[in-house]
Amino acid sequence: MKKESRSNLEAPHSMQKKAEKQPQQSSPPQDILKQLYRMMLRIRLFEEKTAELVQKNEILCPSHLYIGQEAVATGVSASLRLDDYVFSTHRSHGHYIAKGGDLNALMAELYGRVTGCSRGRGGSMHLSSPEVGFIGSSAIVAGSIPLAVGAALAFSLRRQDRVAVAFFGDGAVNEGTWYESMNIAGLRRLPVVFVCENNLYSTHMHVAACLADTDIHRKAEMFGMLCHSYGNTNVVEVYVTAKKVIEAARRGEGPSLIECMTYRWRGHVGPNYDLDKGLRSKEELDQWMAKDPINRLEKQLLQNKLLTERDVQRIRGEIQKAIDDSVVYAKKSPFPDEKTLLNNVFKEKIN
Ligand SMILES: Cc1ncc(C[n+]2csc(CCOP(=O)(O)OP(=O)(O)O)c2C)c(N)n1
Repeated sequence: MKKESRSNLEAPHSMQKKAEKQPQQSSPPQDILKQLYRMMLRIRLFEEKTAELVQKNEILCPSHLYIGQEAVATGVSASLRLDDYVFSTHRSHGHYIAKGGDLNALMAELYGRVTGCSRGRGGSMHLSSPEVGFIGSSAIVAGSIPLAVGAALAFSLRRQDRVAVAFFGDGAVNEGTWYESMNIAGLRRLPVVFVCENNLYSTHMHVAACLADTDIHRKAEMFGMLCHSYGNTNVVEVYVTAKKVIEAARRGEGPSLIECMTYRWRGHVGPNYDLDKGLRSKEELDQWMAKDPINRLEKQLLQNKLLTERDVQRIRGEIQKAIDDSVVYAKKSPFPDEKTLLNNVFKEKIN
């Protein structure tokens, strides 16, 4: 019995060595590169609009913006099927959009309208769109992790070739549930992919002030995972790695963890840059903005003549129109009826 589980644990380590020896080689097909570009831009422009609307006090719910981290949600979700499940955090707009969530329903949710994806009851931190496999976001730090493990256990027991993904920040690695969830996922070889978006900060603390060892991907290795870590936010690298580990999970080869070093350009919550808080410097922000994953891919597509300047303007225009339309849709939608306030809160009486 012991021997069996030991050999189970050895498999991912040997795969990991292979993956490390042969880092990113072949470029994805052209249509995938264009899709990745379009999706990152969709998230960025949606978030910039959200920032503007929060600043104008049009959107009142606390909004944790994803600007700067787009490569992660985009690169991972591009290899997921509709029936795969994603679980997310308080910073979840990008994950929702990348999994195929509807923009109108997202904007309406931010406006607290009944047409929102959570019927106007959740706001920015409690999104849900099960029809596209975005099961939900939770503001409980690390909350996405055991939920994804539970879904993966269900897939495994039903012998389905589906995969669950948990997105979480570096702050979640301080939570006990992270270790417990990693352990059960490793032990049962569950089809789950853990995606740690290490943006260096959790609220106003640097990762080095929270973790005894800041190499998050190395911690996951001890649970028998195939682990990868990236020092920047290159969407192609994220895509290639995620595709590999998602396919491995689908084949029943067990869980993985991807740690993406990334950066949120805005402050912890809201549209400001928070450079006056004495926490991070303008130099640090500038360094990360210079590595903008969207600019980087745009340049590559233009240089390789896969897109022209005109294409770029057209794509931007199409996305911007969809976002502007979502604002019109949200503002036209009614608020939930006050009488329904307690619906779905308490168990309904069964007659
Ligand atoms: C269990 C729990 N503890 C504390 C909080 C308060 N809180 C909200 S967001 C956050 C920081 C999360 O940081 P991280 O996980 O790195 O994600 P990021 O905000 O950087 O995306 C904290 C501590 C919470 N929501 N839940």
